[in-house]
Amino acid sequence: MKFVTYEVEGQTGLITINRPDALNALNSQVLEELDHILDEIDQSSVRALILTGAGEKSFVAGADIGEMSSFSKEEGEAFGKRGNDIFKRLETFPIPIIAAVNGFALGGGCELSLSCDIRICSENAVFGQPEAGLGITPGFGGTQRLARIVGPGMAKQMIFTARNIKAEEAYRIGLVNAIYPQNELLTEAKKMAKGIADNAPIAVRNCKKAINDGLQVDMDQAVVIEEKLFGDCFETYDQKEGMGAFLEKRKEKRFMM
Ligand code: CO8
Repeated sequence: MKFVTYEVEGQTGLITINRPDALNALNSQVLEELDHILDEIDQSSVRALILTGAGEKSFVAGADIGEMSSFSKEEGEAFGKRGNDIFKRLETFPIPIIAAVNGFALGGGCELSLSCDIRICSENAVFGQPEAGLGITPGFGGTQRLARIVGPGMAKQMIFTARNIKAEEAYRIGLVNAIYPQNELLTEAKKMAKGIADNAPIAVRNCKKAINDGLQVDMDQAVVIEEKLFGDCFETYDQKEGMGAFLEKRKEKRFMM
């Protein structure tokens, strides 16, 4: 792997986009490596993932403009589809993913963070969808996910004006859950990951699936999805251990896959 690294610490996996000379811009190779990394993750031991960018300046400054500049219509569509497929994989990956946005999250970089479950950022983070200024639309899910996360009015404003926003504004509009000093971001992301990892892993995965799948359908169907995933938990060791610990007034819980 040249541009994406993966490390495991306890039950947390850390994926880093590592192309700092180009502010971690997503070219085809970075996308392929990101896809490949997801195959490498041991889903039986890792319970939370963090996704970040290398360096102190940029999470991901977008898709690679140099590579895209000479695309034909067909190549543009194919690149968009490849990115969308991988981002969908992240979005539906069974393990929760926290985007630790450590600087620029522009275009495809903002879209990458949107495909994660939770976004936290550093004080120097900058979010934006500059595509309209480059003569294109967002192509890695930005028109869809941004509208679902911050609402259509704010998403349209950001996308139509191509104006970048700073961390405070991203927090105010609900794009990020928290802002930390740059040197504390990863520590805080790891703390959050541990908080997730300490809970019953199958229950956490079912929660992710219930929220994601429920958002695709109407409320009547959504509650049925929840009922099914809720019911499934009663076949797990974790449900017996979690409720048993409460009833026996034990603090210690040993959740397993
Ligand atoms: N692509 C390629 N290279 C990039 C990118 C990028 N998106 N962003 C930065 N770089 C490179 C620069 O070219 C520069 O390289 P070099 O040193 O070789 O000249 C290096 O990173 C450092 O960048 P700067 O010197 O520009 O650093 P500054 O601190 O002056 O500026 C900015 C930082 C403001 C982030 C600036 O680099 C910038 O505006 N970058 C482009 C941001 C952008 O427009 N991103 C959106 C791209 S479009 C997109 O993501 C579409 C996604 C959907 C694709 C669907 C396909 C069909």
